[in-house]
Amino acid sequence: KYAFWETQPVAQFKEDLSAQTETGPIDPPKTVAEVKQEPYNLPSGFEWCTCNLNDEAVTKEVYELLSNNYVEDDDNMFRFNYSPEFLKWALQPPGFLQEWLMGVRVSNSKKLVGFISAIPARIKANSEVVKMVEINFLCVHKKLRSKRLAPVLIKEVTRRVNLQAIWQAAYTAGVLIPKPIGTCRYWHRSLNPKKLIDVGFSRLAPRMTMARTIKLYKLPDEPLTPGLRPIKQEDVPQVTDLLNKYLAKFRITQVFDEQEVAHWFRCLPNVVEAYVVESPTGVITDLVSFYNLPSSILGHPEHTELNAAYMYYTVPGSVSIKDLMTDAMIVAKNKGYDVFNALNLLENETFLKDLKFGIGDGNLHYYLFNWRMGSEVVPSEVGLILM
Ligand code: YNC
Ligand code: MG
Repeated sequence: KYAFWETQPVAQFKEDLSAQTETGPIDPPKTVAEVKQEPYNLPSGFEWCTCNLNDEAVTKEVYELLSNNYVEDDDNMFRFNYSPEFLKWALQPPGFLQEWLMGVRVSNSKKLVGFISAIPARIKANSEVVKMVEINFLCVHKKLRSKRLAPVLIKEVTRRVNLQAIWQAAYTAGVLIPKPIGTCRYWHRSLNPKKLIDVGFSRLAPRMTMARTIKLYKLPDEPLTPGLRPIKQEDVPQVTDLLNKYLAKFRITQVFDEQEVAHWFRCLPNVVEAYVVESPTGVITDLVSFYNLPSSILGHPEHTELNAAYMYYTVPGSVSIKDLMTDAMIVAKNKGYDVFNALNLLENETFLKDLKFGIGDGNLHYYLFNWRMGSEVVPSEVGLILM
């Protein structure tokens, strides 16, 4: 049934995870010397490339491939439209390797028709911290689908990651393959209900008028938490400590060093926003952050883009996560976002309903490659957010 995934070191559907007590690698340990030295072969007429995202023309090629061929919703009404600046940020964190930003080109025309990325990350699974990669942006041009190119991309990225003595990976996907460690759900909070209804993202509730709907989702004009301000470089040591201590209580999470915090938590217009709460004595007590991931609206006469904010890591301290999220939504609304999205992971179940988020359709499955996690991870045990 899963001709490719049944050959890979991943949990299989026939395994009973609840009975699993042994955690750790699935494959026996290997050395770099045992890793295949030559790239996997592509079908004839195609060739591998690596993508230098410091070259604007190359970033544009990756952007174009993804904006035309990447993930769509089940009804093909929307398609993710990660911006070029976002891709540079998401794919060039500390320790990134260009050979892990892999493309497939048509040999004759050099047109980019496939992509997959790996970035390094330390992941804590149960109580063990493991050097892994995060895999993302797997994409094959629509005209080349169902030709078994994806397994070649996955095997080749695995080989290149193994060559750096890394043997595990974390990834998320909407599709169900062997075998999720856990499954989360997106929730959506309308900021601009009229547009969301106009484009078919949401529907007017029964017995509701547009005017009442707009009133229902109205937010205060300015953030409410005293001391909330954009993050600064000087905050990085305190934020690193705050974030890692908070995330430690979740079963699967990323562990951040200071350089990584400085990269992932900043204010980059139209890419990511991070805010902290500073006490009168200069102590950072809270963090709230979100990233910008618009979707193209397919085939609408008037609107072409849905501007969505996605909740990123958020740490409550002096105020509740609910108050921090309220402020994040106010900031996002004032910056022109149409919708605020959050998964039901971390402690998000404590605010989703109260803050008028509505449950989405479709699941986001979490996966680990070559690592057994034991019993199923429930959403409130997930402390890992991939883009
Ligand atoms: C997927 N999303 O089941 P079986 S998420 C993994 N992730 O294999 P073909 C996927 N596998 O069933 P197509 C997958 N989607 O025979 C499909 N597959 O075992 C499996 N879509 O390959 C599928 N991006 O080339 C099947 O299919 C095999 O032409 C079929 O290509 C698939 O980034 C795809 O949703 C997804 O661009 C490229 O449909 C294409 O359909 C596409 O015949 C739109 O492939 C965009 C899209 C996926 C977003 C993401 C995470 C990817 C994780 C990949 C796994 C990484 C493993 C760890 C590696 C490093 C390890 C170390 C150490
Ligand atoms: Mg294919």
